[in-house]
Amino acid sequence: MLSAAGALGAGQLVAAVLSPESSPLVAVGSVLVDGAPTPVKMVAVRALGTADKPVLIATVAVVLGLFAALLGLIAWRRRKLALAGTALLGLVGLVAVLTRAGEPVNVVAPLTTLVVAVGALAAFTRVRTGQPGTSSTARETADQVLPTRRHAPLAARSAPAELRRPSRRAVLGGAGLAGLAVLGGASGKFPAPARGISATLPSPKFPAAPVPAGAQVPGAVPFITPNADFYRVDIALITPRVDVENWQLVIDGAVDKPLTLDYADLLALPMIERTITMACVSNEVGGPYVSTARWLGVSFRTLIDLVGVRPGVDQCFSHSLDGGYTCSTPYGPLSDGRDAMVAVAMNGEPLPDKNGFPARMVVPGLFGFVSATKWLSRLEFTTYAEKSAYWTDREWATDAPVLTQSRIDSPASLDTLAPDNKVIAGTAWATHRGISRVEVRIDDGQWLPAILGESAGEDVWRQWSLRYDGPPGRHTAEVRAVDGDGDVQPERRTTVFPSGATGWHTIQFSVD
Ligand SMILES: Nc1nc2c(c(=O)[nH]1)N[C@H]1C(S)=C(S)[C@@H](COP(=O)(O)O)O[C@H]1N2
Ligand SMILES: [Mo]
Repeated sequence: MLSAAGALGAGQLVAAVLSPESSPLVAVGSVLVDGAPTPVKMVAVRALGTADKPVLIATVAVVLGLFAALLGLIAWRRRKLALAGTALLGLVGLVAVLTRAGEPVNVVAPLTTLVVAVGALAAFTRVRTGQPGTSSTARETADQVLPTRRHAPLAARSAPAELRRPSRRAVLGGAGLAGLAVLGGASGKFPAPARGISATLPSPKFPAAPVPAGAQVPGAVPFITPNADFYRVDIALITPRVDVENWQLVIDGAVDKPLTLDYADLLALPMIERTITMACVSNEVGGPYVSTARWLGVSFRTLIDLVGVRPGVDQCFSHSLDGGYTCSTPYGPLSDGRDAMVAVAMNGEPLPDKNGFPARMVVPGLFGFVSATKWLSRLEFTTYAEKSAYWTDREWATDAPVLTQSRIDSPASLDTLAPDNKVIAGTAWATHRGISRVEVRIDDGQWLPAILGESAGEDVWRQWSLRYDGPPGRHTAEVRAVDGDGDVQPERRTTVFPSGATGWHTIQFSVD
């Protein structure tokens, strides 16, 4: 187990220096993420939220630890078998890395792990025969010693005394491996190398309308989500850190003039700035996977005109630097005049790594998995007949407009209404259709109209509040929204799969 821990640590260290996605541990985790059936993934995300990734990595490590223990036991009797088994585990890591990240440099980390694991186990199981003080040339391996012991009576089968008394070398080697394991574990916290982000963001040619002061309703979440709090959902086990010096965006497919833009080229195009709410299809009723930012980027209209998209195209198939992630976005919403864009900044800062630096898609009105590709590398205009995307292959909806959804932000479930401020408040969204009404029902009574915060546009969520002066005791509150087309949020509860959860958010609260 020490050999395995040290070997993994060595691999992590090398990966931290060369390329994070070449970590064998992370690669095995990523292969499991991609291979896991959709229901398993949904249970994991629901039960663990964003802790799903650390839990997955820890699980892979624990399973590996069990394999290592088993191989360690086997090594007492069948040393070569144990060494072969160790090499095989190392190969699994190597293959996992290569299926995810095929560049030659990425073999170094898993190869390091393999060599350290086999080497360390071989060294630990080398048996000293002779007397104490025998020179190292007189050493034999366990293979040469142990066969004679195979048929020995059980009591005599335990390790010879020399084996049980660790040599100074073994102690030093063990300490070295433990050190590697600790360093490798800590390497995720190493300061990341600088990436030479081009200093200043361009100013927008078409700035966003300011958010009206009355849009923020006290008691609801911050109207503009700070970047650090913006929700995060993706399949990446390690956040890609893209070097903009080498980054390119390819725009091709069924177009007249395919185009390759580097970061400076992209920033030189006319920029629009818009406040847009983004929502995830995996958000449960009342859940947190929805946020709002002021985005800066290049309109899809501009890009479509630059390359000359041909008739017959019905989707934009986007590719990401995040391994095998791809996404199908219907061509309609990209070209119908709404503010779909390739965004480079949110809330006045370059995109944070977790939100897709250096460039990502943002399309008002569509759930993120069909519209919001992060770490964008290629836009391929094509047809649904031609190409199918990551989540499509996993049976999620092909096209997925954001549903009309609403949430009670305060009081929190099971909390007590503040005696000096008896207000229920929350947020509702139906991006690109807008919210025209929000209604609240207390204890199965009448639906009461909530007071709406000022609108910041149909692509942005809307906040609401309702004063409640009811009697002391335990109460139930439910909320439902009506979108800009007059359609009422449906009551029936559905799962998030395959196109988003419906149903009304309900909480219990108390009045003192
Ligand atoms: N490369 C990549 N882009 C991605 C994803 C992903 O897994 N990989 N997830 C999508 C999903 S499901 C959503 S809801 C949004 C979330 O964006 P955020 O993490 O910035 O909130 O990103 C989308 N873009
Ligand atoms: Mo999502």
